[in-house]
Amino acid sequence: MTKFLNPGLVQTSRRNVLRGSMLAGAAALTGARVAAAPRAQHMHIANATSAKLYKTAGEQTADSTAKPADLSGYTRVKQELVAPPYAPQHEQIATGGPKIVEITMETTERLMVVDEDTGASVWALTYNGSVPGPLIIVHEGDMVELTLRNPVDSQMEHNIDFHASTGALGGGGLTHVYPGEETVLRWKATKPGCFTYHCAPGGAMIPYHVTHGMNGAVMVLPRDGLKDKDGNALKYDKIAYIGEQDYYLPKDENGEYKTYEVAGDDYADSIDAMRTLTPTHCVFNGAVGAITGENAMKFDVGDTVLMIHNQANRDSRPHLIGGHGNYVWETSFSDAPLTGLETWFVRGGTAMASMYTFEQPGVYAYVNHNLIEAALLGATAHFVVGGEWDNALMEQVVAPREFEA
Ligand SMILES: [Cu+2]
Repeated sequence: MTKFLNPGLVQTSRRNVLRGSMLAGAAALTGARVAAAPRAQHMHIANATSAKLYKTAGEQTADSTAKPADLSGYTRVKQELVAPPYAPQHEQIATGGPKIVEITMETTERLMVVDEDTGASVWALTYNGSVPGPLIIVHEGDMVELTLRNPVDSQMEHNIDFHASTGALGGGGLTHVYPGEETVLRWKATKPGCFTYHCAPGGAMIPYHVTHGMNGAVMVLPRDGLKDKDGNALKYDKIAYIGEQDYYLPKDENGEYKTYEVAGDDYADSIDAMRTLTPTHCVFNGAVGAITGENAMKFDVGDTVLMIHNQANRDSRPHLIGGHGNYVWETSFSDAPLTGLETWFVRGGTAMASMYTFEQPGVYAYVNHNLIEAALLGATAHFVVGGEWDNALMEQVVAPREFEA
């Protein structure tokens, strides 16, 4: 389950050159490197309004006289997170009472090859080293207790905004960690569904971090599992966790992708590229080909697969070529799923789920059906399905042949 899906990933060997959103931005804009400053001196002056918002969100809890949460009745469990496209071990139907699900994530900055053919690369900002960050799975009524750790050799500050949570900017106001710091946030999963999470340090650093890979998904299952519109149980055999990432990678005057020495060095160029609103890449799981060819996911005829699609920044429209969305939850698990869809919709800033049971063997392409984005920008995944062909569903009656004029 720890398959290395991004062969271009390498660890940074440079230490503490740039730290903090304001410092990274300023350094990139002036071309000067800025030494790390003590925590107290960090300010989000890159965007005063945003800074104020985050400060207020933090103070609300820090100075609060609110009652401590009553944690009696909860059982503590650890969830071992795994790299995409896989899912952590979990129950589809919750047994026992509500749980406090302990997870740990590190805000790792890694140089990642996005497309080996063109040499396009990015200093990816990640949770646990992968794009997207790991899938978290809990049940409605559980608590998520996250330890968020920023490694000492990071260049930048990070935090996390869980769309599934309630208050303090989704936890973003309470989780700012600078290199060498850790924080623990606990929040209650009150709404069932798939939700995105992402880094949101403030101001322009929010889209900068999100479009450098710093996003992922939480699935909050109903305690009694997924259901169709009539209340019948819907079970899946496997999960395919797909994070769609739009990158805006800077090019030089010759049209070649630029390379940078450390995370944050591309800040000014990236802002210019992002302003075009035209991604250079839309890829699944961090890089072109991350889940195609040798890295394709493998299933069998009869397998029911839950496809979880995360897109933290931009709309998408998934289509399974040769299959369907038997059940599709575009919004929440509280609402009945849509059924029998050809193509479905991912609102930018959400994660959602679709379910399909394979009926024919072969290679299926799961694509963003903006086919320019699928074929030219990278938004394609492959599922290789084993089993017996069913001629009742499809048959090549006559193989291609010349016809007589
Ligand atoms: Cu970040």
